[in-house]
Amino acid sequence: MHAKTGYVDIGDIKPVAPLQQLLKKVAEHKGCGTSGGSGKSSCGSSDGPQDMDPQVWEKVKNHPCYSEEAHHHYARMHVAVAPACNIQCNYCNRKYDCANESRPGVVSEKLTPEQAAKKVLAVASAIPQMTVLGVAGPGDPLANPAKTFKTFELVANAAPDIKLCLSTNGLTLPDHVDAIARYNVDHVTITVNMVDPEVGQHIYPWIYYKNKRYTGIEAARILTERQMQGLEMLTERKILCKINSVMIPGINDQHLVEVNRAVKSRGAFLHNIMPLISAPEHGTVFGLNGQRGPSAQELKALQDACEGEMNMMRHCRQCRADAVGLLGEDRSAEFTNEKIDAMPVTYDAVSRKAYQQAVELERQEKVAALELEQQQLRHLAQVDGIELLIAVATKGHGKVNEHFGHATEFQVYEVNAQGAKFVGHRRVDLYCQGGYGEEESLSTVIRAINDCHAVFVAKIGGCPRDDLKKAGIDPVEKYAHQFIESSAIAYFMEYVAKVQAGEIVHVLRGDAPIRQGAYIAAT
Ligand code: CLF
Ligand code: SF4
Repeated sequence: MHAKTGYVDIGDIKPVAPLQQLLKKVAEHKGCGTSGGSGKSSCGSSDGPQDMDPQVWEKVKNHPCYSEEAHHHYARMHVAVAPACNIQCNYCNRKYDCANESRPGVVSEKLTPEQAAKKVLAVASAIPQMTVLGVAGPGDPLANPAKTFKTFELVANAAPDIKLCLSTNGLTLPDHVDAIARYNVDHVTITVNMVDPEVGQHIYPWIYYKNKRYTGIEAARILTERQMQGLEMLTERKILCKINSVMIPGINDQHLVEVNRAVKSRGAFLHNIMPLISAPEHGTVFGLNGQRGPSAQELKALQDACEGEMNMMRHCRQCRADAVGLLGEDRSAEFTNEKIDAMPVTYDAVSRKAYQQAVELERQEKVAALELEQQQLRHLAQVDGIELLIAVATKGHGKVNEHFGHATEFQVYEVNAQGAKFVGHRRVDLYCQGGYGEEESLSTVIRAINDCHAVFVAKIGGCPRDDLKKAGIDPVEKYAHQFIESSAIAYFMEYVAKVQAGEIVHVLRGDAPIRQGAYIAAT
């Protein structure tokens, strides 16, 4: 079944504040000399072992959210053991998954810790590259501490090779830091949308704290104090912290630069700025009052602006609270309680390890292929600031290995004379099986990757190929089943050669909308 997709019309996107203002803040921000954190200035989510402390690398190397590179190879799963929440966010409707960690959609089944542990073993047996268990809702894991920690305890005993992860709004975080450390939860995400209560009052109508309900500025002040205190306590204990922030144009978009500075100075490892998703059908305050989300260019500009200060995550898929699989795919329907009861569950740690070793060999191959292309790139003559965005149809392994018509998302790479890097993804309707007819699906795909110069696919039919070309997007099949980054660099070098030979003219592409509708993969 397909949910109807809503897009912000490009023509309707008005800048909510002059770009100069944002850039000014960024310039001030970059000169602030903050301390703490990794102290690195690259897009750390794609870093490798040479870029970080070996102990940190051990923690992130097969965590699909903490390492962009790992997310092509390793999967995560969430178990929905935490239904209650202690705050209200204007982008959340409790009928839906936790919007700070999930794309909107109801959780199919809430689980007891025992059911959750059984599900983890079933998934680990079927998906050997599943390396991380996260508790991310549908409410707040730390508003349900007994269920959350019982789940972690059961899983740690039965499957000690699985990393434990949780995501929280942070209100009760300081009270649970000792338990988080005791249960070896090595990765904690805190959703921080503001560090200024004046801003926070427009995002949080109320919180429930120490048996009392608070509203307005006071609620936001308590929340931000507790979040910052919890972050400091975690980083003192060397627990890796990721910060999720929802970018809400006109409310906290410019302010997120200050949030970035605040969390960086307290030692956060990674900052994940996500677009607000607010369609009216979600029934949220923002959905109903017409608050729009950012466009692709607005989101990227803010992420780029913050990147100089700390590691930025750009591959978040705003997962469901019961998501299973690689980021960007959802296999949760294969693991319902009913199906798990009928499954032979044999947790085989040896086979899992062997599979993961094979994955590591493939990662090394990918690095070698990239290094070859990078060497060629270094020999490239002056390229006059040419920069391309390339959309890629992939189903994992870091390769161009998906048919255009089967893609439910495209990964987007930026490539220039410095190399290729992952900068985002775009969810789309399946072209081949679109519930609204193929033509409508095709136009939504083209709109979603409107800012890209090319789309790499394993295969594509004649009709979409022609329409893409008409839209100025080059459909490219020649890198089928090859590694993405090295292919992107090879394409870039050919492109530059054609520009220099006068065969083509380099044009700047426009903006693209970010999908607002609930996403449900076709079944
Ligand atoms: Fe889950 Fe979150 Fe852990 Fe990842 S998700 S609790 S850190 S295992 Fe990942 Fe999903 Fe984005 Fe979350 S892509 S929503 S960042
Ligand atoms: Fe919803 Fe999560 Fe916010 Fe709670 S913290 S209101 S579950 S988005």
